[in-house]
Amino acid sequence: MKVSRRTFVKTGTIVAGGIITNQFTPAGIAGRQNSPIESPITISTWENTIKSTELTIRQLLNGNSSLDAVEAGIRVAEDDPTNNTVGYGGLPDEDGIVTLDASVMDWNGNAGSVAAIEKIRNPVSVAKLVMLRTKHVMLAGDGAKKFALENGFKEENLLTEESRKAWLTWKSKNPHGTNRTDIKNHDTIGMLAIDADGNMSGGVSTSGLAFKIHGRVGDSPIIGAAMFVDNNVGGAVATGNGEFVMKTLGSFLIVEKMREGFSPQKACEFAIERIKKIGKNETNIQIGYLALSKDGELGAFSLKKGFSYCLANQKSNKSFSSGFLPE
Ligand code: SD4
Repeated sequence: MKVSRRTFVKTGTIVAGGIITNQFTPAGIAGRQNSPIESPITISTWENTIKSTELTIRQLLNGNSSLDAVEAGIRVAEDDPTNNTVGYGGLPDEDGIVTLDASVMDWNGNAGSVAAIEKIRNPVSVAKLVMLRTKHVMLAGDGAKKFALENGFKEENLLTEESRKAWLTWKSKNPHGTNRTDIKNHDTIGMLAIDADGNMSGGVSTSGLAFKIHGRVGDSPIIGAAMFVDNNVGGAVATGNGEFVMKTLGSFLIVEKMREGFSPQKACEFAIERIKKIGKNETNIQIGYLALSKDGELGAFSLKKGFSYCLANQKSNKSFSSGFLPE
């Protein structure tokens, strides 16, 4: 099976509630009610995660669990030095330190996460071990790193020369920091997968907002914010300005709307509307949501133009541009 072809698919403009939205959906999936896609299936935020979905779908087709497949796919992004929002090569905080957030959740409702972990390249795998080997859900900072080292992870420098240069350039222009909320770097990976047994898992990994205040933790390790899975309903993942996702518990909100009967697409739109209510004065933010029902129906929506995602199943692995609401 060939899963490496990368295409960008645009399928039209639709009118919703009087607002013209340039709504882009996967080819063959019409308007707001998307048709289910047969499992195994995986989706992940941003078009540059196509190599992640490629490995994830391969693992799913080989019979691996959705948890293992999501972990493997996310590790691809964490190991990629050109992805400067995830893992090795991630842009540092304002002190020049790379700190990472990650989480996983499985079909049984188990969850694990790490927050502000330093010098460990694959935080998604640490999050998985927090879930599997402890009675806790989240470990943070030095404690998370100590746990990782005790469980066989290696300590390494994650600041690539390119990211160090970007930080020095930023610092020369912002000697006192910026307390920034804008989102220039936005390739955080959030991934959902349903395996051959029909079981869903999700995961997220990020270095967070570039040049954030040291110690800042985003939405990615908060279960229900950047990611939530309920195997009886479906799952959701988020990317973008985590503060807004945290304040609305976006992924949990989407799954609960799906439980009430919303389609994944409508549920994503609902969560974006909620953010618009609280984020009125913020012009510089972007949030993107992906949702997948347990039956393989997809939703994708973002606050602004420019959000994209990858979708892989047994037939193909492609990237798509998702819909947005006009500003
Ligand atoms: C955060 N949500 O730390 C992350 C950033 C992000 O793509 O998604 N970037 O707020």
